[in-house]
Amino acid sequence: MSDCIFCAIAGGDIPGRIVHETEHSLAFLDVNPLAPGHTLVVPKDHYARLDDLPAEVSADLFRTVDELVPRVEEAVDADAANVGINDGPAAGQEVQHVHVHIVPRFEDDGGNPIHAVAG
Ligand code: IU
Repeated sequence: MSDCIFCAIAGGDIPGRIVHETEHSLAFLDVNPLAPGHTLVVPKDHYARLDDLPAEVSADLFRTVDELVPRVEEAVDADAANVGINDGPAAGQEVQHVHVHIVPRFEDDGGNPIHAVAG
């Protein structure tokens, strides 16, 4: 999609701090992190909503998330992570390209799990 920022990152048209890549998915650091190591995992192709994902893309995306969560936690020495999706504008989705947030969490960091996902 031509005016989609995550498509531009996936296409290499604008720089992203990419941390991992698979056949269908790309992971990069959030430009406005809610915590150190805040990572977004996106399908390389443009899909606005979870329900739009083909099964193969969805499987790759969530397998990638599953693999990355412990690696992200380890990278920033976190104790846990919020993993979440804002699916649709009314749920706080600001970029209309499916993305999974991995937000590292630390003991007593005082954050709120819902707000940590919604941003
Ligand atoms: P949301 O779930 O759509 O609300 O989250 C969008 C996220 O995308 C948010 O955390 C932004 O900081 C992040 N982001 C980004 O990493 N790079 C960008 O160029 C833009 C938004 I625009």
